Amino acid sequence: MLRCFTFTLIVLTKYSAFCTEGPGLVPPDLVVDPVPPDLVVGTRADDPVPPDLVVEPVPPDLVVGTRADGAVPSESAGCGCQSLKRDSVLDPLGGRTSSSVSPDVKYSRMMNEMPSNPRDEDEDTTSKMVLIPGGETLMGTDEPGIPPDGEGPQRPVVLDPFLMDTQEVSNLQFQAFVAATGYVTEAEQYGDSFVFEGILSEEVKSQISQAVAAAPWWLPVKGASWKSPEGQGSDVTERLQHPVLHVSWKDAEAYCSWAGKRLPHGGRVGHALQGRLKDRLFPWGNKLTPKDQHYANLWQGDFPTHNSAEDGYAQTSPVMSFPANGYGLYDMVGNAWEWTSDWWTVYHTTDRQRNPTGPSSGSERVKKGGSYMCHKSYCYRYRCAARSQNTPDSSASNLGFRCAGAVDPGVI
Ligand SMILES: [Ca+2]
Ligand SMILES: [Ca+2]
Repeated sequence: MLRCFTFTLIVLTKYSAFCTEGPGLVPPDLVVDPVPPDLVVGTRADDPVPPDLVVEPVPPDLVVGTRADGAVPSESAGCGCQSLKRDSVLDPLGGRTSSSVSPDVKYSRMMNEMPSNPRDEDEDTTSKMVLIPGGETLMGTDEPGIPPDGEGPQRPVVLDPFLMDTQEVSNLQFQAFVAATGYVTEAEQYGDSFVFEGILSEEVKSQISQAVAAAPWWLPVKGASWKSPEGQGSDVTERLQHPVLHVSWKDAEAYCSWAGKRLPHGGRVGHALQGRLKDRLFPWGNKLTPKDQHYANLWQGDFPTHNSAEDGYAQTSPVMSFPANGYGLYDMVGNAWEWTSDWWTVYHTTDRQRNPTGPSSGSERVKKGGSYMCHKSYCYRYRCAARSQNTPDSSASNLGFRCAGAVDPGVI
């Protein structure tokens, strides 16, 4: 209780500071207490956390724990979704439209201030945020589950406090953004997007003659987009609370800019998803299903042919359907993969860095957290240290995002 009270004071103090720093910041009613009472670290009887592994708002040291579940199958090479590069599958389409105006400007809050802006009428159109404490922490792991992904080495970083959306951006929220701005996603411009064949009807599959060579369960589906996730004839009417999918990196940046936020850097996602724990496999500890309870929407069964949906969902779940981590963040692993702002590299310095932002350039962007398609036998990427990548124009039926925000403008 003392920790919660102290932290609440920190939230209020920090917020009081940043809310005076001008436009483009996060409205005060969107910042919430970061730790739900039933999720305070140390109260989970099924996965008790040793006191020396609990990370205080400002970690006092870099002591790391010992993992209890380090076994990794050698075949956990990939679900194939990192292979979803448009030009590797499809011939280039004519008439691609690419705005010369930066989405940061074109879809900024200032550019879209209008009386009918639905965000003024419905606060659900953008997520609440929590303050993630800064301090000295560790990034990556020395026990990589998938070494080629550049999960290691473990390295010290110092982070300033930042804000993070509690949830993945939902279809409802993205719909409000589109209604307010007229934004057209890249998938809509290209005319297609990648869909996992397991969720397509036989009728739709019969019309497709191409697949991703390295991962043939991924099919390019004409008309697939955020509002038609399985192509023509599908819609999100019954899935408004599910994470938005089929959004490219630029689409995600455009939404975040509109909401007065931005995509988070990979290092901050890695810090936030640990939820006050330290060097654990998952945001909730080292056991995947403590007391046989599911803490994330993943794949149970045999990938890609049999999904038992033991966790209750064969596809995406409504956001916040599974327990939050110790910071009050939902679905940080599982449900939808989430874009980060970092360019991809598998080479990292072990020098201590402050607020690392990744490489200054690249050809692919980092994504974190895994999705409802992840299974240990094939895509063991729902671990805290796991990461993967896609080209920025990629979009797929398991890839979404959430936004971050700055406590101190210019830091994030
Ligand atoms: Ca599932
Ligand atoms: Ca997620």
